[in-house]
Amino acid sequence: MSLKNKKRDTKVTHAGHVKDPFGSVSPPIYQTSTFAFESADQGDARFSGKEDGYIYTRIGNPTTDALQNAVASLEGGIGALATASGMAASSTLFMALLGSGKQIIGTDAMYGPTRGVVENEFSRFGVKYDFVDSTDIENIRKAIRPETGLIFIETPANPTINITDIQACADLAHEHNIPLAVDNTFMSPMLQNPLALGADIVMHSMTKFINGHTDVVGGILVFKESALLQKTKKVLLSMGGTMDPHQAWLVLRGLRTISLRVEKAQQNAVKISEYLENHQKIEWVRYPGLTSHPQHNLAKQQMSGSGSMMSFEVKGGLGAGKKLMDNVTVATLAVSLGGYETLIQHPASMTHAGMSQDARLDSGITNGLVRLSVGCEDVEDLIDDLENALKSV
Ligand code: LCS
Repeated sequence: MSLKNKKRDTKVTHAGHVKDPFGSVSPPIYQTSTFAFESADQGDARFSGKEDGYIYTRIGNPTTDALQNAVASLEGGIGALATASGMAASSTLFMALLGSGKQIIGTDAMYGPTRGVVENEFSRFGVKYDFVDSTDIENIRKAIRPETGLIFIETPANPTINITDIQACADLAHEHNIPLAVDNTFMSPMLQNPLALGADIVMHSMTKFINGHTDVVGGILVFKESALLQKTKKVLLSMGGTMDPHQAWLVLRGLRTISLRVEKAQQNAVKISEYLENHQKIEWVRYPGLTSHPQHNLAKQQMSGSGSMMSFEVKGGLGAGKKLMDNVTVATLAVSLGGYETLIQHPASMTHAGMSQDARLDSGITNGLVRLSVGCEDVEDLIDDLENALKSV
């Protein structure tokens, strides 16, 4: 079946199907590190690229290809590269597009380690960086230099839920011939498609909504055109951060229910954001679906839903936030996000602890900020849980 003109949920259900001699409906797991050649000539032809076919799993594997094809189809890309983790995806992209003297411009409040790998590791090889408040496009414009090799935005950003205008960034980047990459992890391919808004590359931590079951770590890069894909693929295959076929199979299995999971979690999140916003012990709530979100209108333009990620601050700051986190029983106190279950965590001491306090505060990550990844439980139980935990504050 061709999925070309099919709707999103049909693609979610069937994309990446593998034709199998036994008619297996579920894609087989090709759990092999290497592939036999029928002759020395065939081995020669595979290596020289005269013949298509598999060689060695770091270079390519049918199960990993199935997942890559599925996610590329959902993001509207021409192809994708699955990686061992989300960090392997971003690092591989940085390695492919940056180099000594090149500069990257990024969203200031992005996932801590994505910023950290640039500041602490790529800088050792002469890479320059500017992390700016990308909610104001002028900050990106001011940071552009002849050496800019990549603009990398995260929207909504982890954990501030700040939203950056993807189309405006793409227009600006292309005026200067710079590729634009978007970390779309918080939205998933269900709620935002950056390539359609002009981005060149979409990145996901597939550990989150794409897998959705809190049991696999993985990442992916999806490309709009072949030259950037080939350039990045060359780096990925030699650096070796590729995804294992068993990991790919699990993620593909998780992906099949993404539509249902994202929808249910979002319905819960809308209600929880309203509940928290009206609670007398809550200072503020940041959720794209609330009209109080500073980029609520932009969210409506570029996202097809508000998702299930939010941050908020309990009155009384850090101490009060910790009390809340220590007293929830339905929500789990853990980092990560985008799974079927509700997770709560404290970015300043956990996911963003690697950033300096100054950089954190500059980018809006207050010491009292609590992040909530709303899951698929019954919303009444989630609200009761928060209500009980807030009583202890
Ligand atoms: N991008 C975003 C937006 C993320 O939230 C994460 C992980 C990554 C990239 C990196 O992906 P990974 O290598 O972990 O697959 N975010 C995490 C978080 O907020 N808590 O724990 C991990």
